[in-house]
Amino acid sequence: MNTRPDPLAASSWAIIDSTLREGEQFARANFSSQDKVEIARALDAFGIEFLEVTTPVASPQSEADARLLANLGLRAKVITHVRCNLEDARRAVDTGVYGLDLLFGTSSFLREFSHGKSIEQILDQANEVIAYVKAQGVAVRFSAEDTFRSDEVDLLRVYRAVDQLGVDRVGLADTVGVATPRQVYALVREVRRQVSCDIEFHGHNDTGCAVSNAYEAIDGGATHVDTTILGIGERNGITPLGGLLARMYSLDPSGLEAKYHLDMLPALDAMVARMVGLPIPWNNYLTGEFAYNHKAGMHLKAIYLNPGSYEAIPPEVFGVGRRIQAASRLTGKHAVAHRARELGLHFGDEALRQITDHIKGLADQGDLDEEHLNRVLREWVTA
Ligand code: HCA
Ligand code: CU
Repeated sequence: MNTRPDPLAASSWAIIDSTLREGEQFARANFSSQDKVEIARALDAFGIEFLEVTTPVASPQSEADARLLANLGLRAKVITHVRCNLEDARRAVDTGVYGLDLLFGTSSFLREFSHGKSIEQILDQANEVIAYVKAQGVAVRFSAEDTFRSDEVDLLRVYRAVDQLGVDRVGLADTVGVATPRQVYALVREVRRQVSCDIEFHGHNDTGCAVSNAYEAIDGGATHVDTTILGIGERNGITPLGGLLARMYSLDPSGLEAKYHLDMLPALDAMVARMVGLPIPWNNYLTGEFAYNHKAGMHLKAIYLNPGSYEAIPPEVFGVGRRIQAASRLTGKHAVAHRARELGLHFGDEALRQITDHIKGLADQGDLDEEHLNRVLREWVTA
């Protein structure tokens, strides 16, 4: 009998939302303290398990905000993200956060051009900081920045060592968004074999793989995934909360519904869009304006009979509606008949055929909106 829990089950993994840390690194993000509290409360109400906030050493306001967020009395556990040194760790612990996400660069790029330290020196420093944080009774994670461009032998040595030091989690970070899904799966699997603590994945979206990489990490045994609302972050961002939810919902719908208030997603996306002063992208997962737009006649015919025929995820679960675009040259008789019925009008088969041809002709001449279609139907009756 296979007793290993299904890694893809919603109960096998948790979300660390980093809108208040990685998200602050987005070009247009400059959250006020009030914004941060609003974001934290909304994510908490949604059911997100962990919130990551900017390090207190970033600025005086960041320090005050970390303290404020850590003491809001949320159900979500508040973690701050800090460089792996004693001074930063002290300041972080002092804010009253639940945990520290420590970060150290292990790739040759970062060792050569950033901190210039050897693996031995990295481990000595990690040892000192981890021991301190644990002695304060604060949770601790250790992440290797730029994991996927680090030497695997070095990396596994570091993960094994910090696991033995008693960290709660190790983190794998695809800092430049270059890892492929298979590579993520393979490395997480390997780390899973070598450590006993939890495993976190943080993936950037530079090559469009942030959602698939997060999925592969979970399948490989990761227990925690980093997201931000709308995916905001450095450059073009990280795994978006909505994208991860869509991906995972299709695999374990009831598990996801048990954990999160999924129908609050549109409000979360709209809140962050407002705060950064940008629209929600038209093709955004689940909440984009056209994420549930149905247009081709063949699709519309099936959608009326069973929406599942062209929708992998029922929109109502995520609090969004579908859009039926019957006014176009691609429309069909069924779509026109359906629209007519919605307007309380009934036509015979021949009339429907004529109306549909007329609609297609109008669309061929230029833009045709839904209101125009409705007018044509109403006027057909009186004509
Ligand atoms: C950054 C750091 C980080 C950290 C991720 C982590 C990254 O480059 O700003 O702590 O796991 O992408 O490496 O966001
Ligand atoms: Cu990042």
